Amino acid sequence: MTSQETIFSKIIRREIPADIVYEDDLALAFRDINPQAPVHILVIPKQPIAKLADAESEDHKLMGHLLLTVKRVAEEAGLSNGYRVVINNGNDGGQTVDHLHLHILGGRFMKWPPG
Ligand code: DGP
Repeated sequence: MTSQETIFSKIIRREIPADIVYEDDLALAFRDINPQAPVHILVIPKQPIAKLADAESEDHKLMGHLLLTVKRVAEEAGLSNGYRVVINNGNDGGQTVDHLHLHILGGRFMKWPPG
């Protein structure tokens, strides 16, 4: 299922501002507006997939690309001591924006389990 129009669609189209740190044909990365760690960056597909559970088998290259984009962006952000990658999926996952996004959290030690 593709997502409806979200705030992230507007960020992709530059209709609202964001601190964009990386972009290519398939993905965009920008700093989270409400950071939960010293470094908190979101990586999103330009294709409007609403949530991880809506990804299809034909999206496998895109999904791999998003993970490799996380790796690249984390390196460029200087997170050489490690970082956490989070995908909140659906209501119980705490997802609030219905456009798939991967959180990169770093710059401090991450406790486990998350809340
Ligand atoms: P989630 O709970 O996983 O759906 O996380 C959504 C994240 O999106 C949340 O950490 C805050 C961030 N966010 C929401 N609106 C905006 C926005 O307009 N700009 C930016 N940069 N981040 C946003």
